[in-house]
Amino acid sequence: MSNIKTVSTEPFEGQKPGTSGLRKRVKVFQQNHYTENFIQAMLEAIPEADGGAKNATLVVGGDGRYYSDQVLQVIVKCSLGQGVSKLIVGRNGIVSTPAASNIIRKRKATGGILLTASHNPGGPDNDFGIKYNCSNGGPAPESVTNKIYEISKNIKELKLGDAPKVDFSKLGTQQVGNLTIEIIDGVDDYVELMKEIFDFDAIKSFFANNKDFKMLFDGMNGVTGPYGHRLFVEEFGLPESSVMRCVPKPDFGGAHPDPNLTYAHDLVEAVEKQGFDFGAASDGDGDRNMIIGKKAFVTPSDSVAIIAHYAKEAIPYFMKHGVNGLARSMPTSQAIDLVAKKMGVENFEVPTGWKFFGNLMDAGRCSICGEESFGTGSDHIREKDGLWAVLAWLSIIAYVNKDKKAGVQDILQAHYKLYGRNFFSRYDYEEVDGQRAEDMVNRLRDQISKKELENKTVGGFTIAKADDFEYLDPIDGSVSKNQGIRIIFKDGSRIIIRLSGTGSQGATVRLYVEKYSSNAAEYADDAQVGLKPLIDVALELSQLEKYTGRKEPTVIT
Ligand code: VG1
Ligand code: CO
Repeated sequence: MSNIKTVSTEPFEGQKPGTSGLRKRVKVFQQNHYTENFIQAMLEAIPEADGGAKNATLVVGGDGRYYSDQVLQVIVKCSLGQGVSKLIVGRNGIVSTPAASNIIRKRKATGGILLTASHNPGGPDNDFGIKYNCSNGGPAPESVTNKIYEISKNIKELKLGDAPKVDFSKLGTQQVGNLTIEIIDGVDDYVELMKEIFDFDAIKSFFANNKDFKMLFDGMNGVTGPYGHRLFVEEFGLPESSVMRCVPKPDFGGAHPDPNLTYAHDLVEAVEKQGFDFGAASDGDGDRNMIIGKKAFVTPSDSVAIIAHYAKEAIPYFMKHGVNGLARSMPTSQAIDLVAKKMGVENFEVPTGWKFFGNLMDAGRCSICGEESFGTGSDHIREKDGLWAVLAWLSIIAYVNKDKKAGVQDILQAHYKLYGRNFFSRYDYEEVDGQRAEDMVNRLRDQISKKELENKTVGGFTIAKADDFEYLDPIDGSVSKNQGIRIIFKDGSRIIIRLSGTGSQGATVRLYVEKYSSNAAEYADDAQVGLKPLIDVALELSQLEKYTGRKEPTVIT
């Protein structure tokens, strides 16, 4: 038995999980009792346990970012206080988000705690994050995150177990009072799962038969380094020069571990200058991916559509289980809708955030889904999965190359030829004034409710429909309102404006534009050039510059 101390505490403002967990500056988490308050609220809100976290088995993982070591000790103390029976923890707390989702499912755990702020930078002056996942392995739905927030607003007492410092670097099982702590290697189970999904031999023989085909994987100093090294170097036998930045670092080596053309510039440059045929990167916690090729960038919206198109031919998992429905987040381009239509399967449009796919997958109605924000995945787990997407692409390349030599750009062009091309781009305006950003969105909401936008023509585009996206979950009937301003034009083009729910400072405005073309002469065009007129319309309608003072976005993807 270990002693449980009751300590009085005061609620902190703003412990409201956003799109994906609670993300704040490390300094905020370092305030006395801030982390304890949130973890206790989270444990008390667990839906599946026998009253709070009593007798729960929880998987604990994360990207190993700065401050994780301290928070692991807090989790032990709070778990003792709440009567958790077992913690299954990755060595040094390191387990990627998708790997943790798999372990929760495989070990039939009550849920999981993930210590990560995903693609947000780490280090003493940057971000930390905590996320709860349920027994299905997926991010807690809004009903649970709202409960956590409610508990956090009224918390008065902490129950903390009096435990010695636990050493998380040694594999094996140890007992701390009534709590069992099992420390595991976070990579093994994941690699085993990937072997069940993909045909490793087919990928290996592709590399063996195409010795001139070179790939480069960038772990961005995040959690996927050890996974990438295991897969590409140890399993596929590729040279060490096939991977870069594969040692996880608490501050990501100062990098912003977000795989896009701006922040993964080192990879983009290496692929260009050293003539790689295939390049891929993953984010801090391993759930995002970026795919590039020789003179080719695959937008995440195209990527998920292409994976869905080839799934049943190139990936054993889908040969066996079939493809029972597709889904995308609302701002993601409609390229995948066209694939669903051709395949004759259901297709869903959900709000931003992976938690909205979970119910559809649990109900067997969604096999493959994706978000424009470099998130791609399937129902093998309940998180998006960066390395899964990379392996899916390698499987497609191996499959297509059985007939003729084809690189990433050839695969893109073949897809456009069949379906047409959905040009897509996102502009991010980071750290703008929160109130002004709200005002900008509220003005649009007001215009929508007064029906002022419909039939209006701006810059040659006539608005067919404008709304603030609302989602009715077809499985549990829950409704999520205010998920983004959506302006749809008569030619099918779309503009979407929403505020980010993952930032930790000020507000981030996201502006998404999409334009469809079935004119083959345009398929090889630069997306930014073709989308410029639509961007101008979006800027005019939103009055973004007037509200935020920004002339240029922080990041374009
Ligand atoms: C962003 C993306 C969203 C993604 C979320 C979490 O949210 O737009 O698509 O699901 O990040 O990704 P927001 O609210 O900032 O737009 V990650 O890799 O944190 O887990
Ligand atoms: Co992530």
